[in-house]
Amino acid sequence: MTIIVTGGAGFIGSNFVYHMLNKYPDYRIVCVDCLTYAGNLSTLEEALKNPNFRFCKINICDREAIYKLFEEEHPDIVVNFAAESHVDRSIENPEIFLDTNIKGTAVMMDACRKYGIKRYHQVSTDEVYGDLPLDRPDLFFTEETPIHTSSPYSSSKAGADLLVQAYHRTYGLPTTISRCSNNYGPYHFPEKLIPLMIANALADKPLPVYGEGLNVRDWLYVEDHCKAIDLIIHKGRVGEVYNIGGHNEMKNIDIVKLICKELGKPESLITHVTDRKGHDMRYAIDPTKIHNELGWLPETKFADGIKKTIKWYLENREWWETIISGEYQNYYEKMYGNR
Ligand code: NAD
Ligand code: TDX
Repeated sequence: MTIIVTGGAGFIGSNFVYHMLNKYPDYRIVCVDCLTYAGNLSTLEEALKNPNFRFCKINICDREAIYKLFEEEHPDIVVNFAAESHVDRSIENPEIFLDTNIKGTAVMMDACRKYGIKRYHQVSTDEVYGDLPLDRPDLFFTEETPIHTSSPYSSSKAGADLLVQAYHRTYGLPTTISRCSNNYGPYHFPEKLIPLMIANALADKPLPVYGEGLNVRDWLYVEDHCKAIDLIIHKGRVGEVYNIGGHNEMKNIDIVKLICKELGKPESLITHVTDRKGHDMRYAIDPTKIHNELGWLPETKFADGIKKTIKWYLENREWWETIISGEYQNYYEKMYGNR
């Protein structure tokens, strides 16, 4: 079995690479990643020692290079994680989101059509459903919830999802789509809420909470997401969408306070800054379908997952300190300097 994992040098993709290499010692895992600011080869240091693993620095929009790779590897399965993933960056500059998230998805699926594939899996997001109101805790996103996006990021992911469904219906491509809630855990890029707050708190820097911090996200430990995708690619029904979520809704402000508590830092570091434009209020996934069909359930409780995550950031300072000392610093100044 050969699996192409795109975006495998990023947060969730790298966790998936390690999950698959550990669980299936006879699988060949080929990582395709062009190493944007969010991709980091050092994350794959251990994987690179494994003879069943190959890393290819390729942009998923590069049709010629992708076709050549398919000719070399004859993959059975493609799992497409590669994406521009940060909502704030999409608000600043949407174009690259359209290129990678939509066009790149089309190129990957065209290669699957041309060379044949057992399964193409698209890693999507709960953000394609838009948001839910705070005063209706009874509402959840199901797979039937209409697509209703808010940001250029979520719109580009929704565009990709629609293309995947079109390729399934029009060309009979054997596709599946998963829409997961917010992930957290090791190798999470420090522009995202949880790792940003951990890094800033450790440096006694202000903790920039957008608006009042009342927005709700449904947090899932990254390993649980990887296990769900593993189940879908092996046992999920072709043509289907599966929602993945932790039933773990939390307000941003409560997450930030919890991180302060765990690190023994004062809540006075919390600084309320200008809200994100078009900021989604609440995400909440109903994971009944994946539970009933594939037996998936989240295994890591948030109280344990956040402790493990903080421990990982304490023990792997070099990984994130290298990132935040580089070009990322310019981005940070631009984003938060005037807020
Ligand atoms: P990330 O930003 O950490 O990683 C993205 C990876 O894709 C990086 O390694 C980057 O170099 C690579 N990449 C970007 N553009 C590329 C291109 N054109 N060609 C090849 N490689 C490219 O993202 P993440 O948080 O790991 O998210 C992975 C996927 O999961 C994305 O599709 C995202 O939409 C989805 N998702 C993320 C979350 C979350 O909470 N992080 C939740 C649900 C879904
Ligand atoms: O500095 C911050 N302050 C703050 O209050 C940052 C970076 C974020 N926030 C808020 C915005 C959101 O309400 O925290 C919440 C989480 O923000 P992000 O970490 O940027 O994640 P989010 O916008 O929810 O999107 C994430 O989950 C869905 C991923 O980045 C997406 O790729 C995924 O699809």
